Order: sequence, then C-alpha cells, then structure tokens
Amino acid sequence: MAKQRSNRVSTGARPMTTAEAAVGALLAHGLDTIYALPGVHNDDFFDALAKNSDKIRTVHTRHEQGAAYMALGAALATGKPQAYCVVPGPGLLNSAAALLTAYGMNAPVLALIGQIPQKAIGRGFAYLHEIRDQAGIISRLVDWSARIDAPREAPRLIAKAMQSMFTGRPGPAALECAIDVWGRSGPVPAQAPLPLPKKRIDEDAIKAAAKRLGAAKRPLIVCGGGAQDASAEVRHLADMLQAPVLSYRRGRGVMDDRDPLSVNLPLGHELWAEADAVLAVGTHLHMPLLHWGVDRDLAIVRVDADPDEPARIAKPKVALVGQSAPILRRLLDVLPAHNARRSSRADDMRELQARMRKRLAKLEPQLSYLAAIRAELPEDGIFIDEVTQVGFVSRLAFPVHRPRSYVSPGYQDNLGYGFATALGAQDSRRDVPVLAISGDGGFLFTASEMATAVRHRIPLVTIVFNDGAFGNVRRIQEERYGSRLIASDLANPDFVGFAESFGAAAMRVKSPDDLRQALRRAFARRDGPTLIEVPVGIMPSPWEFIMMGRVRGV
Ligand SMILES: Cc1ncc(C[n+]2csc(CCOP(=O)(O)OP(=O)(O)O)c2C)c(N)n1
Ligand SMILES: [Mg+2]
Repeated sequence: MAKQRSNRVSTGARPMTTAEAAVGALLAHGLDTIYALPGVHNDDFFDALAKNSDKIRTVHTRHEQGAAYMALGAALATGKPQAYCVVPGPGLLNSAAALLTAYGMNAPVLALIGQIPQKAIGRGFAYLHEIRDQAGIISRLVDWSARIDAPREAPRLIAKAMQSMFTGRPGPAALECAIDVWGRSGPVPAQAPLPLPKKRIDEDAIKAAAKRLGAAKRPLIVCGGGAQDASAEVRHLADMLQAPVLSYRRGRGVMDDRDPLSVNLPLGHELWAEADAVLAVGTHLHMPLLHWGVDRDLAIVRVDADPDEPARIAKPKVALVGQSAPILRRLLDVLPAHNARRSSRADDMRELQARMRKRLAKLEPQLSYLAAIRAELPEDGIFIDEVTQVGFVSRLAFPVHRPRSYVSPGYQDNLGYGFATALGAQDSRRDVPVLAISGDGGFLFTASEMATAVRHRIPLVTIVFNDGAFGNVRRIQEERYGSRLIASDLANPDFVGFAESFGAAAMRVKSPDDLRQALRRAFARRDGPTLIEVPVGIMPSPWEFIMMGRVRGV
C-alpha cells in the first residue's frame, strides 16, 4: 500500500524545495499576500517568496504580533484565508496573542512557523530559538496543526490546513517546518485544493425550527460572528418573523442598523426578557445564557458550525449544525408554511429605539465622536474598534450598514489588537477606507507598526483618543477601590510628532466637528497612513449598558 502510494507520487512529481512547494501551494489556494518577519530558520522560505514576488506580496512587520494581527485583519476584512510566517520560539510566542484572538474570532489564519534542525527537535541541544514542545504549544492555540517534514508533504499539508480552517468551527491552523527542511529538494506531487466537506442539512431540525419560530409571538434573533456571511438570509428572516435582531461585537453589520429591527445589546437585553423564541446564529450566546437567564418559556434554536457549541451552556430546543447561510436559506423555504400572520413591528421598534437612544445619550463625548466618524466613513468603509471608551460605545451605538464592515475582537477583548489588525484589513482591502480607533494605552501595544504602514504605503486612518491613562482601569480603581490609583496613569509621547517621525501624516483635533474635517483630509490621502490624536478627558462609563443582570429564570 505504502509502496503503491510512493510510485504514484513519483510519476507526476516535479523536483523542488519544500519552500517552493509551500509557496506554490499558497498560490494554488488563492493567497496573494503573506505577512511575515524573517529570520534564519525561514531564509529558504523567504527566498522562495522572493522568486515569486510577482505573484505573492510579502508584507514584513516590525514585531511578530504585527504580522499575525495583520493576517487576522486581512482574514476578517476579506473572509478569505490569510497567512503569516515567523521564526520559532520567541517568534511564535510574539505572535501568540494574535493567534489566540484568531481562534476566538474563528478567523482563517494560517501560521507558518520555523523550527530548529529536524533531527534535534525535542532533544534540548540549545539551538537558536529552541522551545520545549513547540508542536504541543501550537496544538493548544489552534485546532489543526502539523509539521512539514519533506518537500513532498508541503502541498498536501497546506491543502489540509486550508480545508481545516473552514471545517466545523472555522479558525486558524498552523504548520511548522525545520530550518533544514525548507531548502531540501525532492519530488513534489501536484495537489489540488481539497473540497470542503458538505454538511447535510437536517430537514427534521429545519421543520422543528420553523414550527417553533413560526408559532412564536415574540421571536428574537441573535447574531454573532458566524452570521457575517448570512446577512441577506438574516435580514429576510427578520422581516418574515418581524423579529428584532440583536448584535453586539462580532455580529454587527449582519443587519443594517437603519432597519428598526436591528437592536443593540441593552435593547436586546430588554427583548430577551419577554421573548418566547430565539434564533441564535453563529454566536456563543454567552451573555444571554450566562448573565441574563433562561427558563422553560423560551424556545432556543441554535445555528452553529461547531457541533459541540449548541449544547455547551444550555441544551437548545433545536440545533442546526453547519454553515449558517445554507441553513437559513432552507429555513426561509420552510418557514412560510408555519409562520403566524404578523403585522409590522416597525413603529413599535422605532419607539423602543428612540427610548434607548435617550438612555444612551449621556455617553458623551463618545457618541459625538462616533457620529463624526460615521458621517465621514463611507458605508462600505471598515471600522476597527478597540478596548477603549469610544470603542465600548461603538459596539452599542455606531451605526453599521454592511457585513464585515465592523471589526471587534470578540471575547478575548485584548487591548492593543486594533491598530495592527486594522493595518491588515486596510492592506487587504485597498479599495475601501479603513478606520481604526485606539486609546493611548492600546495604541502603543503595536505602534511600532507605523513603520510597516509607511513602508508598505497602507492608507489606514487611526484615531488615538488620549486621556493619559488606562482610563478603564482607572475608573474601576476610582469606583471600587476608593480611588487608590495604581498602574493606570500613562506617560505618553507626542502622538503627532511620533507619527510624523515615521513619515506618516498626523493631526491633532479637539472636537467632533474638527474630527470630521480631519477625517475628510485623511481619507483623501491614499498613499500612506494618517494618525489623528484626539485629547480627551474622563468619559462617562458605558458599563451599565454592557454588564446587565438576570431578567429570566430568577
Ligand atoms: C491584552 C490586555 N491587557 C490588559 C487588558 C485590560 N484593560 C482593559 S481596558 C484597559 C485600559 C485601556 O486603556 P486605553 O487604551 O488608553 O483606553 P481608555 O480606557 O483609556 O479609553 C486595560 C489595561 C486587556 N483588556 N487586554
Ligand atoms: Mg486611555
């Protein structure tokens, strides 16, 4: 059997190096960019990239976390697989927070990671960048990983990695390759991309879901990141059921916020209290199930790509496992036969929305700055949030009109992800403006990538809201710890001077009106980055609208 296979391999195989085979496989999967930071372990791989530079761009960063976050941003903005390449040991660990975030966001990011000489792996000889059980560490960060041990393995393993990133719960994958394997030559068989396994739609479950939802008097839809590719279907279902659609971080943009049925987290919290059926699409339902409560009067229908997800916290009435778009299309076919007659909820929803806007109105100046951004960022522009005061409010009140046009880090909520992720989004989507917001704390996590933005002429616009503090932390210390402030004040650079010193454009503005003018100028500049610093004071807390209490099953 093994012999037969090797015969088959040698007939159609062409001699090439592992690195050449790997680059060829990336190209065969439609990748045209790799985010990377070089080093001796991967020199042969980079040389293969150099030989193919007419087909694949290499965007090099100043820190490995920048490369991995850029791949993440590109994957989120395009919905397509993206790759990054770093050295082993410290290179891998430097990229690990981004890989963790890609895992949490179910983003198809392929990590290509170097290794020490193949024969020495696991032996503790103290080779450069050696780390104990690198494969074991990687296997905790991604669902699928492997090591390329010979040229002939590269195309097959890359094809398997690509397939794994879209199988079940989507997410990152990783491949290691030893320093002496990248340059090794050998016969390499041709390998076509592997088909994605087609999941049969469970017709009984579709019917059960249609009956539950169709009979519901107060249905609610909740969307997470897994609904981003099912926007048309969700919008149609919402209309058919006259169901409000709740989205918070990763689900924003699935519904157009101009639709009165599109609701934010606090309004969703109110509606959750009285809903009799919920359709949850591609979401952990973390806040509703763990914080808001459930009871027997609420029939939950889950749609999720991960077969283990629906019953993790609470067993739903109906679970539909697979890609959300085809499942929802089938539900749209079947629902009309079971759907109650429904009158439009538009007026009623407009009233609820107006009340909610009044409650949120105290979140100033955050709302006015967000309004200025929305007025200048075109509808197809992409907004990248951050773990900062204006970012928290954007998740509740920044109007989003299209899927994949609002990026938020999901449950990792890791400070400092934003700027480099936004660079990747803008690099991969040169056709639309991308806008990143940061606090002064978060921005400096990856601020060195301003050099990358200038080097690769990435026209990202970044707003830094500067309050001279880890403001969120400071507020908690004031409110809960008797104002014993510790580790929350910041010594900052002159952000305008900092950006200009890299060759970026920079401005400082002090009001929402001035921000609009600055944004207009910044978006007009398409050959490099712009930083806009906005000095701000202490802002009102958004947390009463985010961490909300139990409303069911009390
Ligand atoms: C990786 C990571 N480290 C620490 C935190 C904790 N944290 C949350 S918000 C915050 C302060 C944010 O400061 P800044 O970016 O200036 O925003 P501000 O709250 O001042 O608007 C910190 C340290 C986190 N969320 N993620
Ligand atoms: Mg701050």
